[in-house]
Amino acid sequence: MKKLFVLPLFLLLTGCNIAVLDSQSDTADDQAFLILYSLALMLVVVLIVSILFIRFVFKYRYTDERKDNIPPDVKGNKWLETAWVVGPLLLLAILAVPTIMITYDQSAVLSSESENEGVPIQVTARQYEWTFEHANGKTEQNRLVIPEGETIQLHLHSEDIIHSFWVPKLGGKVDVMPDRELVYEIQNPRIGTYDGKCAEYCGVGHTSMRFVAEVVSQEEYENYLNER
Ligand SMILES: [Cu+2]
Repeated sequence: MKKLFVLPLFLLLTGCNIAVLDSQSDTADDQAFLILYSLALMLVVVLIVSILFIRFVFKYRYTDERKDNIPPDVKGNKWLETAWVVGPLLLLAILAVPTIMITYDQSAVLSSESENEGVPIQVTARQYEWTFEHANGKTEQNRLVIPEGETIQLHLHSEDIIHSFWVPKLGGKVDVMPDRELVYEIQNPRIGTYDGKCAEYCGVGHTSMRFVAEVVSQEEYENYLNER
């Protein structure tokens, strides 16, 4: 009986961050959609397999009256073999198309290849802190203030080793590298205060490499830029 309680505990301890499902930007919406979409597809497979399994366990179980009655060995059923080749292929295609589209759409690009549009912010990571520099030179540590409803262009660069930028409710994870500058876009963030963190183990201080992401109105963002 005790095992029944241990199982949900394990599920809670798997590190699955449910914050990603409470998405607060178009970018995070797409990511949450992909998670739920693939989960739904997997559930369909689990359901079909479970039903067949339970049915076969009962249908072909060993009983006294049918111990000599061994079912015929069927080989090469055209329809069945076609079904279990085409079925999984179809499932993979249904899974792959939106996954590839969204992944490519969201992937970070080298800054030399990026088109400059939206609100640019220079993000510098180092053990164990974040520095955010805005277009007018305004700089703040471990606090990222961005305007709502815009395309936020994060120019990510590291001063030492590889880190990873992640705000579960807004977007990420994106590697932050020392030898190149990557541009990652957060589309249409919504007003609120969200937790951000480094998502790549980078040393003893890794867990404290956190920051706050504040999405504010356009007006408040202007005020923020101008206050010194
Ligand atoms: Cu880090």
